[in-house]
Formats: sequence, C-alpha cells, structure tokens
Amino acid sequence: MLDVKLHNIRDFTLDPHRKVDDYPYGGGAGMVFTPEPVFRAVDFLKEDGEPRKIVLLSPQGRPFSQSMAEAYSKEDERFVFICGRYEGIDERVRTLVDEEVSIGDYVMTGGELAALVIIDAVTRLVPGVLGDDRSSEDESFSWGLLDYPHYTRPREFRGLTVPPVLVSGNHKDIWNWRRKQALKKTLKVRPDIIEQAELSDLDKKLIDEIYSEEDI
Ligand code: 4GX
Repeated sequence: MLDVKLHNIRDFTLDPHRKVDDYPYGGGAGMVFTPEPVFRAVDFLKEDGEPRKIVLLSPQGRPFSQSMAEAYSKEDERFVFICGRYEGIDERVRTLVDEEVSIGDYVMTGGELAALVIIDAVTRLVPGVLGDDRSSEDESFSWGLLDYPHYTRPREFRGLTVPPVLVSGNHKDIWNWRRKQALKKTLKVRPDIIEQAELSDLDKKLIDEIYSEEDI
C-alpha cells in the first residue's frame, strides 16, 4: 500500500502572518527557511511514535540513484520528505535529518518536485503498488548500463525496419545484440558508467567490436 500525505509548512508557524522565511544572518541575497515551523511539523509527525526516515531534499545532498530507489522500496518504515524553498534552510534543521538527497546538479525553486521524483521511482519498485514490477528488472540501470533499443510491430514502418536478429528467434544472438547495443549507447553518452561497471570477457569482446566498427 502506498499512502502519501501532504503537510503545508505554513500550518506549523506561530507567526500571525504564517511567515516561514527570514533574512540570512551575515547578510546576502535571498531568504532562508526558518527552523520553527519545520521542527513543529516534524514534532507533529513524530507524535504517533512510529519509526520514520527524515529526508531533506537539496542540491547539497547525496545524488539519488536507482540503487537508492531499490533500497527505499524495501524499507518498511515511513519517509518524511522536507521540501525547502528559497536559498536555503536554517542549518539547525539538519539536526532532524537522517539523509540529505539531491535529484541532480541543478537548482529548482523548491524540493517538492524532487520528492515526487523519488516517490515515483520508489513506488514503481514496490510489488503490487503500480501493476507488475517485473519490467523494471530488465531495463536501464538494473543492467548497470543504459537500455538497449526496443521495437514492436510492424516490422517495417515508413521504411524503417526492425533489426533482423530480433525476429531470428535465436535467443543467444538476441541477448548479445542487446548487450552490445547497451554498451554502445552507454559508451557514447555515459562513459562514466562504463568505467564503474563490472565488464565480463564477453562485454570486452563486444566493446572491441564496437570500436572496430563505429566512429564512436
Ligand atoms: N535536488 N532544490 C531545495 C531549497 C533548499 C536549499 C538548501 C535546503 C537546502 C533540489 C535538487 C533543489 C532547490 C530543493 C533549493 N533547501 N532538491 N531548495 N536539485 O534544487 O533536490
């Protein structure tokens, strides 16, 4: 079961104008999220005594990855995502936080979309939450590489044809072709992934083939 609850941080202010930001000590541009409403919101969420993991979304966090999505999908405790706005959050909020996570090296206006990205990537791995999760085993990243090309009917579409190996019925040839295409794509756009991958002898042979055939 998936259950997402949204809490408006302004509901936890003591300020008559429901203000949640203030000027930074030391000066500088931009505003900072004040600690009071965040602490009060977390106190409120902790009232039921259930265990939970408190995650702060920020560009300073650990980069979110498929392996983190897999780990989160296996947790049975709850998650609280703290979504900040403005230039930052009062540093003392970090004393509440179990993990600081970033969805990528760019700056958004708030952490809400980052939380949705994480919720989306995690829930599709939870069995029974969103249909069948088997397709996720086969695809990009679970192989440790980018995905191979996919085709469906018709065999010819506007002059564009399906690679004959995919209709050959030879499963070994199909597997090798897919592996080689995945290696080729990954070498081209994400060579950093190849450097970290554990490559088999077959992978090394396929990479040699790619370099001898392609202008990569
Ligand atoms: N991946 N943002 C958070 C405000 C903020 C700044 C510092 C805490 C500390 C982002 C990202 C992201 C914009 C969310 C700044 N909060 N979050 N927000 N990239 O860009 O997760």
